Amino acid sequence: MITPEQHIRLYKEMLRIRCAEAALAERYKQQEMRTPTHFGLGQEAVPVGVCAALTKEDVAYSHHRSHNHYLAKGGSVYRLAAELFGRKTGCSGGRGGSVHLTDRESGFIASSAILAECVAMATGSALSFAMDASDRIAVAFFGDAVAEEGAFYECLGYAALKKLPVLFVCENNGYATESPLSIRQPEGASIHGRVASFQIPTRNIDGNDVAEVYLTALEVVDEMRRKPGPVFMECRTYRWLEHVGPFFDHELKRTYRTKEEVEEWMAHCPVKRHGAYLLENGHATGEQLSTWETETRKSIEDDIERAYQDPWPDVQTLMDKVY
Ligand SMILES: Cc1ncc(C[n+]2csc(CCOP(=O)(O)OP(=O)(O)O)c2C)c(N)n1
Repeated sequence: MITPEQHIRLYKEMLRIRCAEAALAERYKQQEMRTPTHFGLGQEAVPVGVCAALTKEDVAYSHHRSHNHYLAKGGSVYRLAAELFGRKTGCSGGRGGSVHLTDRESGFIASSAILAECVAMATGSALSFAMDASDRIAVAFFGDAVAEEGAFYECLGYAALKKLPVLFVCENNGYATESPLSIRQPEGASIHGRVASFQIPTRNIDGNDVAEVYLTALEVVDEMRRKPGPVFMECRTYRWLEHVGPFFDHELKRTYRTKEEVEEWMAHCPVKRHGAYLLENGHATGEQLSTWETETRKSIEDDIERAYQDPWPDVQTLMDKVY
């Protein structure tokens, strides 16, 4: 059961992430953010639903498409924007760029562009939590291509054997860069089906429905705290923009997927969908929805501008934190 207040919180958090990603993608086109950037527009419901079920003490890791996860776990738009501009005030001191985000205070430990690395790091954190007999949980957010990495299966086996409190969250958006699942996996194969063979409980859900994601995450997180062991969630969703960069594929005349396919998924936008739910159920008025959007956009524009005005890191610190 989700209360009206919780529904509103889920909506506002998706809206914050959506507006941040949209504004950053626009700004990216000016070519002042010199970091390869994988935007997560369209995939907001998964991180928001999952992170709403976690505590600050739980930790999260992510892959190259990491902005949504960093923000949903509690990261700030200002420090994300500063990181993309390479500024000293960025969440990684301006040294990491889009694929190396961190915010230890909110429990977002790291993102990494090496596929499956986040799975291994989360499994390691879960091992330490198990050794400390703590009830903390480690979460790994990643895409469907990770199910084609050997390290993923090593982690599944180890986590299942040692009953580690690690939640594997696969955002299955159907593509690895420009390759659809249909040319990467045999017909009829399913990722959650393969994971289940490791004796790991799995869920296969609509990743564009924030309420379904949240309720599923609440249930599995509760299960994991009572009886430690890994759980795998496969969440079906869709990325709107090109694999890396701020444009739609059709704007660049790419043909690996059609404009119609993208538009069909955009019609199932998780933010709009939850807004409609709030209206239908009398949890919010149309006027409130538009006020929230205006306020959110404004505060994000302010954050981005403030980040842009910040200083670069000092040249003298170039070799600091290099190991
Ligand atoms: C170990 C490794 N192999 C290959 C790559 C190159 N690569 C970067 S992103 C990507 C596809 C990722 O697809 P997916 O995991 O489904 O996430 P999505 O981009 O769809 O969110 C690949 C193959 C990499 N970064 N790491």
